[in-house]
Amino acid sequence: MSVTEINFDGIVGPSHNYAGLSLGNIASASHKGDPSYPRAAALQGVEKMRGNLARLGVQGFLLPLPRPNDSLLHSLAVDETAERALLAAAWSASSMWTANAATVSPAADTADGKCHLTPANLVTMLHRGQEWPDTKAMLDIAFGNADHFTVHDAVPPTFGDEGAANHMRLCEKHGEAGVEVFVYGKQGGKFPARQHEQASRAVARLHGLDPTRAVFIEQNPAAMEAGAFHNDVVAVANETVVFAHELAFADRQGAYDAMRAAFPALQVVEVPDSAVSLADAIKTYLFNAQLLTLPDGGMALIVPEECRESASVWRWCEQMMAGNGPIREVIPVDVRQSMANGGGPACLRLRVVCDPATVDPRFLINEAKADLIESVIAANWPEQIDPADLGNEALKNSVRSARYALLEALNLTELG
Ligand code: SUG
Repeated sequence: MSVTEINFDGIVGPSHNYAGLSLGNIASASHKGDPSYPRAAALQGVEKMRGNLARLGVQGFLLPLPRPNDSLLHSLAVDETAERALLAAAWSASSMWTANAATVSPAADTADGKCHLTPANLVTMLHRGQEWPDTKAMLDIAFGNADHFTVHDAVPPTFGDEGAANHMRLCEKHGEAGVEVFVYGKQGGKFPARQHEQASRAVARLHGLDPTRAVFIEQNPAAMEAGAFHNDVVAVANETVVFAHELAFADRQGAYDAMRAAFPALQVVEVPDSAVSLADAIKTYLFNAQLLTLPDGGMALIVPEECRESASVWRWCEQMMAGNGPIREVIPVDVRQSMANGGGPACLRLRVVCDPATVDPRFLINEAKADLIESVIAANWPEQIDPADLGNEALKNSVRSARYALLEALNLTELG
């Protein structure tokens, strides 16, 4: 196979729980304290991967990070008297949302002809800010072929970077040179702006992007206030298409003009607020979809099941499929366990455009490996976690041994 887009889905970790840690993420806040089902969550994720493997012929994954994170607990001096949120941060399985693992610039876009990856510092949220050193260690292995990849360190705080969730790439074909679009938020609203403009600009420079082919766009403060804590909650791009809510960008027309100036072939598929309100878009995660180019050249939108349950959203999807726009199919998938923490199908994957032969094959999946991963999850992942269980010694041991069983099965114990 030659250069193609590979989706690397995060396998949901055995400590998956609902701790309400993400201010500005409405799903996370509204499910705080609910029991979680890590086994079901992880199996939902594998099922999504199987679907895309069948559609695209290639699929990758990234592993859960080690939790609970003892070094975070030590550095915060967390004991039984500490706030539960501090304890919960060290137990978070949030690395499942690999759209926040890194920003990726394919080789065709960069000055040195290598694919560049910068792990996101995720500095705005404590539970996410602990991820990047372990994420980098994993990326260093998966993309360790230095002839083809460069993995950077995260950009330094105080510039907040949330990775590919605020990054869109426009191109004629994945393997061809593209235009990269960075969407940032401005502080001062009700919720923190997690992606800072200076972080986006630093990533573009680190990756050696041509300044005429990098576009910087402000997110709409109204969208952030409505719960779009990342741009991928209100917009997604694939090849020539940007699929966005009318209220995604601060200066709607200016945003499309800037993209079109750098990439004249742009096709915008925009959903008007009158057809799907911002609130419904955020509740159903219509835009937190995987927009895929299928082998026959048509595009399919992989959306959460929640979209089919919303009259306005599903009506719009049906109308779109009946028309003759570039998105020909809408395919619902069940990722409810992740959705309840604000993570839809797009949050769960990191897109890397490269030749699969240049990736460490241990991070690529086929049907037999999907069977193996499923059997490890079924045998080892806790069935249920109540937030009050966090901190429990027996749970800690079972979470750790579950992850280690997966590393052993995949021959990746160096990440232990
Ligand atoms: O960072 N939720 C994640 C969801 C990330 C979604 N990713 C993208 N949009 N690409 C977050 O807010 C909730 C954890 C908790 O509350 O227990 C959480 O971290």
